[in-house]
Parts: sequence; structure tokens; C-alpha cells
Amino acid sequence: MANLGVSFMSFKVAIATLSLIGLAATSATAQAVSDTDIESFLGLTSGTIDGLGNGDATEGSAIKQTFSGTTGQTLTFDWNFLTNESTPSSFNDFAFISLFPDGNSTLADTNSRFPLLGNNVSFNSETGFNAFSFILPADGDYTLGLGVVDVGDTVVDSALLVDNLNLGTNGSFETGEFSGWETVGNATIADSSFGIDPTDGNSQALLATAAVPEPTTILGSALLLGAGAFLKRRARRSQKAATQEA
Ligand SMILES: [Ca+2]
Ligand SMILES: [Ca+2]
Ligand SMILES: [Ca+2]
Repeated sequence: MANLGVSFMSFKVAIATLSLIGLAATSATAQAVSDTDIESFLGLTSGTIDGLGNGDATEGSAIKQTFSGTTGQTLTFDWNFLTNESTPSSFNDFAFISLFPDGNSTLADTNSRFPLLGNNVSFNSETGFNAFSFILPADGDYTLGLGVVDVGDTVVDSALLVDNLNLGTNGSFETGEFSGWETVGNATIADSSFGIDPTDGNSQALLATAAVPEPTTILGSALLLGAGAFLKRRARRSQKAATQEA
């Protein structure tokens, strides 16, 4: 009986442990993290992301991988910045690249050109896919980081799609996961059911500044869309303030 009792307890502990692991894994991959955590993940000096000139970044997500490059090789990939912020907004969310050892740069922010509306139900505006290109200046190991962050607060979300990277491992995400990459925050693989087609194959990386992008109501005109976003921001910011005071 004693043995049975121990076995039963072990079984219950095992189930409880499995449940905890499941919960931890879910929250670890779903939630955006602080800009400080992203800097630590990417090996950047503290303050680098705020220092890119778009204001006080608060939280976001990033992916990275190290690859071996040679002088004159061209690094290319496709990216698409999505946002629910006004365009432009003083809450100047942005996407960025860090390429060690060469430097860091903003890819897009709310001042960018947003010719596309409504291709994805979760975001009001998208830049469309753009090609990034950089000629490697020397032989050696490079660490490529790509990220997206909220600025000023954490209320209204933005995201970055990435696909068709020509160097390193799994640059097109066609394995359906992040093999060859490391991730921090809310990084998932999206296919065309996201509403925006990958530029190569069936899969693309989706980095977001929050756990679950909030579906937005598509309104009939740009004017209404702007008013709707403004009212929604006010409502959500009030709600957040109330929560924090509680
Ligand atoms: Ca900051
Ligand atoms: Ca934001
Ligand atoms: Ca792909």
C-alpha cells in the first residue's frame, strides 16, 4: 500500500509538473518582453533601442541568428511593418535590425509610408514587403537581430513580418518553426491565412509587441478609420489606467 501511495503521489506530481511546464512554455512564447530584455538577448548595450531615435521603447519581440559571411556577400531579406498606431503617431512604434558587428538601424516606424490597409484583420496599416540589402564588409561571423517594439506605452500594437533571408539557416521559415534561430517575446510562424502572403514559400516570421494582436473593426473610410483608432486608443488607455490604479 505504501508503494502504491508513493506511486500515486509521484503520478500526481508528474501531472502537475507537466501542467506547469505547459503553462510556462505558453506564456514564455506569447508575451512581449522589455526593451532591456531584447537588448540583453541581442547583445546590445543597454539603451541602444531607445537610442535609435524613436522615443522610449517599452516592450517588444525579436529573433536572431549567427552566420558566417564573406567580404562582398550581400545580405538580403524581406520585411513588412504592421501597426495599429496612427500613421504617423507620437507613440512611434518601430521595427529594427541589429547586425553585429556593423550596427543597428530602424527599418520602419509610424512615419513610414503605409500604402496598404486591411490585408490582415489584426492590423490597420502595413508598409507592404520591402527588401533589405547590405553588403558585408569583411569575412567573419555576423549576428543578425530583427525586432519590433512599442514606444511610449504598451497599449496599441505593432508587428513585423520577415521572410526570404538569403544567408544563414532557415531564412525562409519553411520548416514551420524557428529552427536555426533564437527568439524572445512574441515570435510565431504565420502562413498566408494570416491575410498577408509570405514572399517565399508558405511560411514567414511574425514578431509582435503583444500577446495576441487585437482584431480591429474595418471601417468604410480613412477618416472613420482614424477616428476609430483614436477613440479605441483613448478607451484602452483609460481602461489600462483604471487597472493600474486598482
Ligand atoms: Ca525604453
Ligand atoms: Ca504601440
Ligand atoms: Ca518563407
